[in-house]
Amino acid sequence: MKSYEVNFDGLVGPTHNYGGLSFGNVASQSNSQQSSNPKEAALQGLAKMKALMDMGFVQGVLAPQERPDVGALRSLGFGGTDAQVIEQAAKEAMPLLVASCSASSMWVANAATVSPSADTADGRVHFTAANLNCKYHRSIEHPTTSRVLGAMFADQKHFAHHAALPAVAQFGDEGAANHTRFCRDYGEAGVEFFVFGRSAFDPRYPAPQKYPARQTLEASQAVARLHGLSDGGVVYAQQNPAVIDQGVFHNDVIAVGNGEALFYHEDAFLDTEQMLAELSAKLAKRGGQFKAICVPRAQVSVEDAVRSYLFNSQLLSQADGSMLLIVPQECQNNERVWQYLQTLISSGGLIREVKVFDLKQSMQNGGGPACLRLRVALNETELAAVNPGVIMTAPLYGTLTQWVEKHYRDRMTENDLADPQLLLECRAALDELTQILKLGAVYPFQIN
Ligand code: SUG
Repeated sequence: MKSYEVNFDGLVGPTHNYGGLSFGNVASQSNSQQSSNPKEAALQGLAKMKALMDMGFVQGVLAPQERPDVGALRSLGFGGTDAQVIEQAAKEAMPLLVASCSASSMWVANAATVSPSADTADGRVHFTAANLNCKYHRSIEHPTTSRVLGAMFADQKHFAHHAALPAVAQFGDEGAANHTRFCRDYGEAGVEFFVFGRSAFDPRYPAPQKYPARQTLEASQAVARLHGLSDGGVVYAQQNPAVIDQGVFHNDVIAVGNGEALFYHEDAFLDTEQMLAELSAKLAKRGGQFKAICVPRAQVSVEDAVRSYLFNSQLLSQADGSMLLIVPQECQNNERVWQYLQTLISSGGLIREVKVFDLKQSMQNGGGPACLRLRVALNETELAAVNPGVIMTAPLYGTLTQWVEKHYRDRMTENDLADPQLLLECRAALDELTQILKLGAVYPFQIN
């Protein structure tokens, strides 16, 4: 049976703004309070989805969330009508209003961890929503994420959904941003690679000094257990704490894997040799041949990797067995990174092509091409069981583009977030979106 890696991209929500909310994420901190352009952001994301669809990849779309999150503000003690909740929060606690307005659910690599059916004990595709509990503005995403994933992958014969892990730092879980899967073919059993930043319970693992390590070993192990993965199909590795302190807040900022290949920076991991040997041995047992593509620090520094988001690229398999790298424009703007990429594709190795996308609106908050997508490997039967409303087609692209043009503002600042009218605009837009994507009622304003 044929199998696919389907990329579900997060549609940027109408409140996209630069809140400076993510300590440890250099772009988010340095663009804090700049004015944003939600319309442009959503159109840039849609253009990437359309381009991948046009290249022949199966592409899906994941809906944004209801923002401002009035329910979250109410749980923090703001009261009255919805408009009064927003006005009171704007007057007394602007940072909380900004957090409740973040469109951060667009970075769906953090929505969940997904294990394909070939890897799991019960032969279903498993999803665990990420608790994202390192940052308040992200910790409020998972209830709606779970409802949206449930509406997209509803058939329980094929899909199993797990609630987010306990919402404490010891189980900090950032989803697929720290998870990669190696396999010979998407439909065959593979090796799932969980990368963590620290251990919550074992002091022998070093931790970063300056910035938080968002993912714990214990969270990764819990996800592997929930999904019914076997020991032979799992490898855990620790991120180098020194790179977290340089702004590598997720592993997908310094490494990306696909098929049998891992493309990574020399400084990305601790105990790299041992980790590569384990990956190689476990993949060999599944009939695969592991290929490590290491980018030396002498050619690309960690600083250049963080600035350009070279590794936050999408590594995609082409029909001829070679691979294609989807990179953000910031890679082209960085001379050393661009030079490295030219050498890489002309060297006759596995990666033969690079395609550049303008995702500046998302990039300014630390979200590149890979952050914007959640990968779900599906066989033909499973793909047929996915809600067809969320699979990208030329007509859907046209409808979504018109929907963005109709509902989105082209400028967003803190003042705009304090405007209660924005909530009504967002709800009207999202109500229409659930009909376009055939999701049913998934948002708090549609349920309560
Ligand atoms: O969690 N930025 C996100 C970026 C997530 C990127 N995802 C992956 N690497 N997979 C974060 O730090 C910034 C929001 C703001 O500052 O307005 C933000 O949440």
